[in-house]
Order: sequence, then C-alpha cells, then structure tokens
Amino acid sequence: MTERIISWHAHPSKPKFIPPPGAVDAHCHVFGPQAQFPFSPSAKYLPEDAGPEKLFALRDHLGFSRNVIVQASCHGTDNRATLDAINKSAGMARGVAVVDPDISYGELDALHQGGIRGIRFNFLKRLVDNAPKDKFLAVADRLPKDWHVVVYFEADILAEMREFIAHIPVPVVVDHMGRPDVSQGPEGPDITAFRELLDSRDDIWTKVTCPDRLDPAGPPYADFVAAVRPLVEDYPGRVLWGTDWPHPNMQDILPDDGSLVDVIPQIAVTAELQRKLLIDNPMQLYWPD
Ligand code: 0GY
Repeated sequence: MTERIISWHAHPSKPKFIPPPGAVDAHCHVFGPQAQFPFSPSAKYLPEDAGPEKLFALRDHLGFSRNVIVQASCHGTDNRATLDAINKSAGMARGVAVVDPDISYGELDALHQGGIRGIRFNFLKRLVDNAPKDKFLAVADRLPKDWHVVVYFEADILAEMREFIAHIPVPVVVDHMGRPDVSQGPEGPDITAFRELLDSRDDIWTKVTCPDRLDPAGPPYADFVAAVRPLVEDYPGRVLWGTDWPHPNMQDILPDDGSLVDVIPQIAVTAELQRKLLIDNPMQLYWPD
C-alpha cells in the first residue's frame, strides 16, 4: 500500500451557521506529519499529512474554538501525533487515545497530562485487526478519573455490542450513532435499536456526526436531518458534534466542512440545543477540570 490518500476538501466553504463562542469540534483527527510520526505497520489506509496547523486553520475558518482529537486507526496505539497536536493547541484541544490494553498506570497518567480524557475501542473490521472485548473491559477498569470510553461500531453489530457496553465501568460515547441507516427514517429499525441502547444507561453519549458517511445523497443531507433531529431533541444532554476532519477514507466524496457545519441548526434547532451540543456537553466530558 503506497498510495497516500487525500480525504479532505482543499477549500471548504464558509458556513452560513455561526457557532456560538466557545464551540467544540468534538470529533476530528490528525494524520502525521509522517516524517515525525510514522503510521502503524497495520494501518489500513495511508493518508497524506493532515497535521495540527491545518486542523486549527479549519477550526478558525469554521468559527469553532476547541477540538477533541480522536486518535485515528492509521496511527495504531502510537498516540504521539495526537499528543503533539494537543500540545500545540495552547489548551484548546483535548484528545481520545487508542491504547494497548496492557498499558501501565504510568503511561495512562502521562496521557492524562498530555490532555487525553478517553480511550477508543474500534470494532470496524476494515480499520482494525483485533477488538478483544475482555481486554478492553480490563483496561477500562484502570482509567484515570473522569475518563470515558469511545466505542466505534456499525449498526449490524449493535445487538452483540449491548452486553459489552453494559459492562463498561465508565461513561460511554458512541461514534456516529453506531452508523445507522438513516434512509430508514427516524423510527426505522436502526435508530430505534440505537435509542434502546441510549435508554439502557443514563451515561451513554453519542456523536451526531458524519452526515457525509451516513447520507450518500449529500447536502442538505435530508435523511440524516430527519433521523437525527429527534435524537438531539430527546437526548439534548448526551449529544456531541464534530467535523470528522480529515474524514478518513472519504477520498471518493470529499465532504465540504462548511456544508457539514450548516447541518447543525437543522438538527439542533434552538440556541439552547446548540449550546448543549456544541459547548455544555463536550466541555463536561473533555474539560471537566
Ligand atoms: C472516523 C471514521 C473512520 C475512521 C477512523 O480511526 C479511524 O481510522 O475513525 C472510518 O473510516 O469510518 O470516525 O473517522
């Protein structure tokens, strides 16, 4: 695998929606720079560099204040690129790491000092080779105070994820709502099953993210809006929003980040819902201290 892919728009539009001051982009990544932070030997895709300078320029262009940087699978369990970006953010970024389940307490503490506030368990077979649930639960038991677990899976395995999620001993954040088929509508089987998961504990949060991945019709992402707006209204204190920049693996349809931001007022239709989605909720999880 030698081709370096580019999955981000070179000139994203300026959104019409102006995020409230202090808004957090709570799901984004950095790639590299590879010369300093090489990709994992088991990476399933090899992107061009998309480092912190580009990320922070996008943050400013879109009108956001903070970022939550999620360790991308192409960097494996080497979190140095994520930590480097957090370190360069002047306190305006925090992160989610991917760790070897045998990680020591000392290494976890170092990640905490570096701005990490959670770890991610990725169950997508196209992204990772192994997802050992028993080892994941063991490491989730040893996390520093106020950390949480981010879980990434697709709707076809939601049923088998339920027991695992029930046993996670800290708050849980589900990436991209577990990737429902939004064309089924707000009462379709995927969203219904996902609501049942949210109802199974009061500390499961979710990212109402990735219209570009979930709604192939593209902007204005009508199916995504129809399915997700009721979720934001029914779980206003448990939703997060993010760009997903640099959109790993989206090289065939480069999402325009400005259009993604313009989805926000369609799924969070009042200023209060927008404040919760973009400020109160992510601040509670990532800047509790
Ligand atoms: C996302 C989605 C994807 C990739 C990763 O860590 C990753 O490589 O998260 C994907 O390909 O669906 O959240 O960025």
